[in-house]
Amino acid sequence: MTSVTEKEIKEQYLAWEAVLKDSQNGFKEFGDAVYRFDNSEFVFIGCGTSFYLSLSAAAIFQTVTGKQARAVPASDVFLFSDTIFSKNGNYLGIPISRSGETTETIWAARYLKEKLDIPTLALSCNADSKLVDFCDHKLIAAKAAEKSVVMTKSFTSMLLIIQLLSAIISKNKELLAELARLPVHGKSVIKNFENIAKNAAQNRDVDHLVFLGQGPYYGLASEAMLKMREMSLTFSEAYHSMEYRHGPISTLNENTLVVFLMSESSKTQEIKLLKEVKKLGAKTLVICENLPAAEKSSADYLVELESSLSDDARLVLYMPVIQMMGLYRALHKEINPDNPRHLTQVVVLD
Ligand code: F1P
Repeated sequence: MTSVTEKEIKEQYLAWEAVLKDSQNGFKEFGDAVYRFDNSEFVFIGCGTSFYLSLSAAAIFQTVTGKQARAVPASDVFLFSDTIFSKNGNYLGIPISRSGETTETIWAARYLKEKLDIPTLALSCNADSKLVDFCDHKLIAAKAAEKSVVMTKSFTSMLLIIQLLSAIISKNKELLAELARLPVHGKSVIKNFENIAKNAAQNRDVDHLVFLGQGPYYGLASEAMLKMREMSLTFSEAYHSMEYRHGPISTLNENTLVVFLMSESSKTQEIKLLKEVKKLGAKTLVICENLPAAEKSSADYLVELESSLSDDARLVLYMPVIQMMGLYRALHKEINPDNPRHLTQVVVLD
């Protein structure tokens, strides 16, 4: 029987279609608030997948709009607020949570409002949640809501919302046109690369995964690391690609699969690293727009998206491949992807 998780991964392009439809009103409430707080720093906040989503969201928001943005884990907002907020700064807090019920994210929103007088905009899949109820403004991605414990389509759909919002605010028509093409590309990525994801995931020699990406792709690499841990209980790590040489590379061996979430901006540097890790004996998977013919032999597994989309637009296309890897590795290890060990849909604290 198909798991709920598998269905949600494979149908996520439909949620992207729904998000694109919703964006036609310019995400009115969210967009208006962003204009109102134009001179503020935009602080994206979340836990787990929603924190990693915040990392990519902040990076892409700043790149596209030119407005200052950063991402922080919700816990740092109330435990180490001085490391984030300064007395004279203007801020807008953007807590992200699929459930809207994660305690730390609610505590962060409350701290912003009650202790720091910072306005908040919630991004969630759940309109009837404590977080949405508490925040000053909201943006709901209802069609991205999930039944499964691990977050898959909610991650990509909420990231797409931030990409669209960034394009709308900056009146970037080219980017908007590119984003409109994502559901079609997403559908074919899921169909065309399922076997590669399955083969890479089921490689019996692999017991250690390393995910590498730069800029907004680092948030994706972090989420990929989490997916492999949550779904398939496999030891996984994530780094900025060029950071990998600075120590972490020491644990690489022939049982390591190094996965490159390669962007066009960092491709030249990442290809050098690809060759190095291959030479050291690791297995490699490259997900990229396309790889020069001379470099293809360095990739044991190769996913060429060939979307003709820019780095800023292409982001979410990488994730179905990773999510399918998590799924097939779980099934291969006879782990039920709908029932991950020690995890619940929401982390609620006293
Ligand atoms: C965040 C989260 C998930 C994680 C787990 C517990 O949830 O940390 O990323 O997979 O299921 O919750 P949310 O705040 O986005 O609802």
